[in-house]
Amino acid sequence: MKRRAKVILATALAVTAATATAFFALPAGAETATFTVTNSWNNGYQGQVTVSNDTSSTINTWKVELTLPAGTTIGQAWNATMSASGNTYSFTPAGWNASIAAGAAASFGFIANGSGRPTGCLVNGKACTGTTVPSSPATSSPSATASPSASASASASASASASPSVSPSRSTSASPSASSSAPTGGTPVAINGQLRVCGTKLCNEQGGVVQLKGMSTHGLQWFPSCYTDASLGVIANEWNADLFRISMYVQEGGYETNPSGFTARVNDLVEKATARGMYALIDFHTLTPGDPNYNLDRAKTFFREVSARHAAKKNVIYEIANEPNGVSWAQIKNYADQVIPVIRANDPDAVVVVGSRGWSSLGVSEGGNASEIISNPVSASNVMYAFHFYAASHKDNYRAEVERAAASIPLFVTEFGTVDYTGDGGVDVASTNTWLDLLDRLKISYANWTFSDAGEGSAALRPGTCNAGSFAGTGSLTESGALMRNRLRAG
Ligand code: IDC
Repeated sequence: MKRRAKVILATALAVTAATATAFFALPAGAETATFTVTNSWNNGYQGQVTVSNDTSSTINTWKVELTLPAGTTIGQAWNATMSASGNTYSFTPAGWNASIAAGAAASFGFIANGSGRPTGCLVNGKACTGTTVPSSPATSSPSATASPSASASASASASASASPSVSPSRSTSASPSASSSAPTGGTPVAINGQLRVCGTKLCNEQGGVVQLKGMSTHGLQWFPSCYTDASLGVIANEWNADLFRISMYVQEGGYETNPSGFTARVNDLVEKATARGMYALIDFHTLTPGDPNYNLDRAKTFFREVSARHAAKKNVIYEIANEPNGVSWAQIKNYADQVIPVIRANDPDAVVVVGSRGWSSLGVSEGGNASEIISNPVSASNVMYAFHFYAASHKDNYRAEVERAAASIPLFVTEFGTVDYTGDGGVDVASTNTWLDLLDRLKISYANWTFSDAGEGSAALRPGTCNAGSFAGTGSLTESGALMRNRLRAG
């Protein structure tokens, strides 16, 4: 399977973040290469190098040479073609990322076997300046400055502070690392494996904190032509999504009208996501009526079937109630306490996400807050709680509650829009970026509403795109789609 990986486009933000943790830097007016450790484990780490073009003209190609100390080797790389000579590793463009415009940047990643950090670096043949490499590298990513929850478990605190958070990355490498201690393969699932809740965070199989980022479908009943092999390929390999949320409405022409048909459709999309190494979030999209107990029997039937079908997979996450509204937390918990055991009977280690009061606003949209959950969590482990926002409608008071709640309970933004709560209107770029920066800092996973060509501001694609099958590139994107594609590709 051909895999395409992330190319970090130069956003001011990305460049700033990378520079802040740079080990190597060339003077302004030259190419700049920065090296960061994005994750580490017992005897290995994941590195990232960003080549920034700080000159005033386009660079047509680039070559980075890293020298590793004895005992450390690089097993695989993505977004670059790698060759080795002794302990020097050369990285040249993967094909599509050779040219870097003035002010832009390209990134590649690699997995190192052994803990030695690079001792030398060349960019386009020129010696890097500032090659003094700290003996104990400051591996902090911006997110690592987020203080772990006071109430997080010891293991969560340890993993959050011992190894920086990692956003799953993709690889172009066909040959996975041979090391048993390092993640192998290149897709988010190949790298991170079975996820689990660790304290207030989401962790990968190796115990490192992960943040999944991706796109949500619109209602499967309305946009069948939007979710195909072609579009899933673009979402995985071009948008570099880690996560694909499958929104199966229950009412409004959804599951209740054809349970076996919608179950089959969801299963098919899980398989498509799996084939592309993405995490699949199965969303039982209850909305109206707002009491999830209205659909309790349907939920049990549906989740019994899908969890049996996907039990052996490592990449399936279950979202059991999209947006409870007009019901108490006690009623939502009652629902969760009955549905979760049905899933666990088939798939004991899967992460489950539970909706929260007030359209998954942690209660804020109905005058409440997260305390009702914190003091009375569902009766199961390995559970996260959903928070949804629409950037033009939900701002500082919602952000404050998310930050407060995130210190005590694991949150997952299973749905958000760049527009207002109707799903329509203009994109609020500033609020969206403020939100996503907050989620990045707190390492809260998210999925954007929607990868569809609905005629509304939240849709990523222009009307007609899905029937035309023209998913690749940027030509069919709305403003929201362009923003999301850039954010996801930036990692
Ligand atoms: C909206 C769709 C819209 C559709 C409507 C139907 O964008 O095209 O007509 O649902 O109910 C949510 C819901 C999500 C909404 C979305 C925007 O989870 O189903 O989708 N939204 O209103 N919560 C807050 C906003």
